[in-house]
Amino acid sequence: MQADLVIRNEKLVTAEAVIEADLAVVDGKLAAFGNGLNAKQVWDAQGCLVLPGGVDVHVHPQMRYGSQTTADTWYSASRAAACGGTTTLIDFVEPRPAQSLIEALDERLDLIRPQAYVDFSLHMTLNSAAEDVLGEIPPIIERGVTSFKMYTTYAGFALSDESLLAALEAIQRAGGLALVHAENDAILQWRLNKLRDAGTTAPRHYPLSRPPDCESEAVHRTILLAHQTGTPLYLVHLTTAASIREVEYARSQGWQVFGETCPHYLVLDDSRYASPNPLDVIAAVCAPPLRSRSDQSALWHALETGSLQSIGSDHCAFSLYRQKATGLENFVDCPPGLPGIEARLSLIYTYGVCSGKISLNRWVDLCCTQPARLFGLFPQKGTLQVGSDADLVIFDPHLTLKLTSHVDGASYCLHEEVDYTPYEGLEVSGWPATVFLRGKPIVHRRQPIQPYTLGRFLPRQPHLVL
Ligand code: DUC
Ligand code: ZN
Repeated sequence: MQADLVIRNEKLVTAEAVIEADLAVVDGKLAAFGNGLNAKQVWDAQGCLVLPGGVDVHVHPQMRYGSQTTADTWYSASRAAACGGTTTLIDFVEPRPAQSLIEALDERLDLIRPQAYVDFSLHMTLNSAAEDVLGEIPPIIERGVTSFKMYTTYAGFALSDESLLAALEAIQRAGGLALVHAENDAILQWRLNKLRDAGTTAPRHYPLSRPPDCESEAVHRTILLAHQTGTPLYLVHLTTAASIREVEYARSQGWQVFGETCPHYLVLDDSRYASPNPLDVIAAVCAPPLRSRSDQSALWHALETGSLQSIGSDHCAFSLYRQKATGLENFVDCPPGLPGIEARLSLIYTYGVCSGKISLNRWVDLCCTQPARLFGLFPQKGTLQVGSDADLVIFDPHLTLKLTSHVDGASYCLHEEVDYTPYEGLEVSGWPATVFLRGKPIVHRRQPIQPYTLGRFLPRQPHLVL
């Protein structure tokens, strides 16, 4: 067989194994593994690891938030994702009030298609459980959008328990998967009022507005609501030991409940809120907030044991000086969210694999394979199998880089289009040297090299048993 491309001299890493073999690509798909394969083009991986392209199912590039929009474009965010080894993104459609879901989906596709540097899919946000909205779930699924995001907090998004139940039931009937952002809105509002009345809304008080209970209560309730309707449930950005216990209980009962956490909850902690510099504090404002070191240890443990199944970046890049700084006096005015689309794979490799918290295979499983499986993209994405898309990351485990958001000559300047990174000055071990999307190099020597946007929309099949 004469392949289009053969990659040699590497260790292939999947969720199950580490194998020393060459791999061959034909027509953008993985075609063979073995030794002595021939091709028009041969790529020497120089002893690096080769993994499936990362799958990040939780990103918010170019997202409206009240009167603001996140600082990056879909183009810059997807290019940054590629530089970090992520070749598939799942973004959110957020319909305006009373807008039809189909119309909102078409608008989002029109916005993303010309800008997508990597492949992408979409979740649909449900900000109402009105009959006409729920009636659109089946046609949305027919268009390949099979997962539905709901919130238990945030004005304009929060659904009551009654609405959540109605939405969960409709999702279950249509064969969809529910994603829920779970925080108890009443606790949150009550605490905000207390802090406001006491005049303690300086950024350092932010975590008091969203204590761990605020999350775990909503996680508990959401799991039980999804259990009533038998709806598969994916809980986004879990941060506490108590939330993990809720997921563990549900899974021990055989319920289809899955938990995600994010790199910032694994690498950063709530000591950031004690910084004497309020700018450093607002740079760490995300929802839920960063947690204690002991919650962080529980998250790592849950990732290794399988109690949590997925790591999404929740990339949400507001400009520090232009947007987040509006919260310097009062944290309520600070838009929540942290950039993180680019460093996800390397942060988890450095803090997880290199520090012995998770295995090499589990790293690939959590960042590539499980997200692809849970969201109906497997085995096209997230694995190295004959027939899978040739989305490949040549990951150099010997590199040591210091991360920065601005060019300084000595550090690795992230490609995220935002004026800060919460990982400024942090040293990481290992980084993608070269990245292929469907057999085409899109990143080489750690720089984006494609003049065109090659990303395609990935319609998904209705949710099957996982
Ligand atoms: N939390 C964040 O930190 N950012 C975006 C949305 C969210 O729920
Ligand atoms: Zn999010």
